[in-house]
Amino acid sequence: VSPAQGTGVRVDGSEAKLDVNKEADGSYTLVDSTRPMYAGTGGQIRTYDAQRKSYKLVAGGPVTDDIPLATSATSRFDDANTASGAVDAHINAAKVYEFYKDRIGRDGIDGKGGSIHSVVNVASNGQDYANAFWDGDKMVYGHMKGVPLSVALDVVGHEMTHGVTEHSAGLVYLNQSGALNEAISDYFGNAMETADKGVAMSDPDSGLVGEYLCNGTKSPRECALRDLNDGRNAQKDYKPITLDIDNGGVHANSTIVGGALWDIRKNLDPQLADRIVYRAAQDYLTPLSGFTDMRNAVTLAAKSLKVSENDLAVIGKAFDGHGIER
Ligand code: ASN
Ligand code: ZN
Repeated sequence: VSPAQGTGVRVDGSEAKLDVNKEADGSYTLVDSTRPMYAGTGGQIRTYDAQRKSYKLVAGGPVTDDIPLATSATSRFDDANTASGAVDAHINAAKVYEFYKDRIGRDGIDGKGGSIHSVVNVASNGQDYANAFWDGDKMVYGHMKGVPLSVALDVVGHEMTHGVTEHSAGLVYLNQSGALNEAISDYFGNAMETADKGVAMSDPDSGLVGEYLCNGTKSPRECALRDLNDGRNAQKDYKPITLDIDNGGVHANSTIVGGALWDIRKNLDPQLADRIVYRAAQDYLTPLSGFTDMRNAVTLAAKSLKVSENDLAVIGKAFDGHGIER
């Protein structure tokens, strides 16, 4: 490999340094071999452009030859690479990697320095595919109202955290365990975004998920998909519901737990909260854990980190306040 320094133009028009690779033919690709994982494992951050192929062609399994790496004739990635969301996906994947490495001590999605793959610019039968997901192997992103979903660090952090969860607690994506899986992804995605943007936890907008995907047509609050500050809680009484869609309602019920976790982050030292939630998910959850298990897991994780009685009381109050009993 020939690591090189490039420049990327993001969807918002700003320019940023990009870690890229210079290929033998003189072109450049969105392959980042500069992270610490590369030294140890050869793992890379690689960003592919599906060029609006249907996502069904790429879901599951490794990235194949018919989906090319995002490529540029020069080390400047703009125009098509901006519009596809490739530049933002590449930058945000590196930010998520750094957050997990520096703040949590985890080396990538698999925890072993394995490569991190993103596929941007997928479509669904020629129409915008207005979602993003972790397909068991990689992140996949479409466009929402013309905006690539990879522009949002909370979305990228959410999807990558699905990969982390798959490689650890293995929470089954159904009913309460699925809602927990969602809550953990929302928590870390939003934690990364508030840290990156310097948003105070006391800001009422700190809990908004996906608030930058509306092309400026709506306020962040109106645009958001969910709000961990209980503003868009489908379940006002914090009672989980069972839906026939959405794997039993994993995105409807997730804010019950996500709201409790966000309260903990607001009322403890945020970095301590991140370590507690991470340790809970790593060490104290199993594939079919539910909401009560999460309360117990967070409590046990906090105790193992020797937090104060006062901090334990904050944790108890956060779960009490969301109807999650021990
Ligand atoms: N964006 C959604 C998520 O990651 C896609 C899905 O329903 N799995 O939760
Ligand atoms: Zn999710």
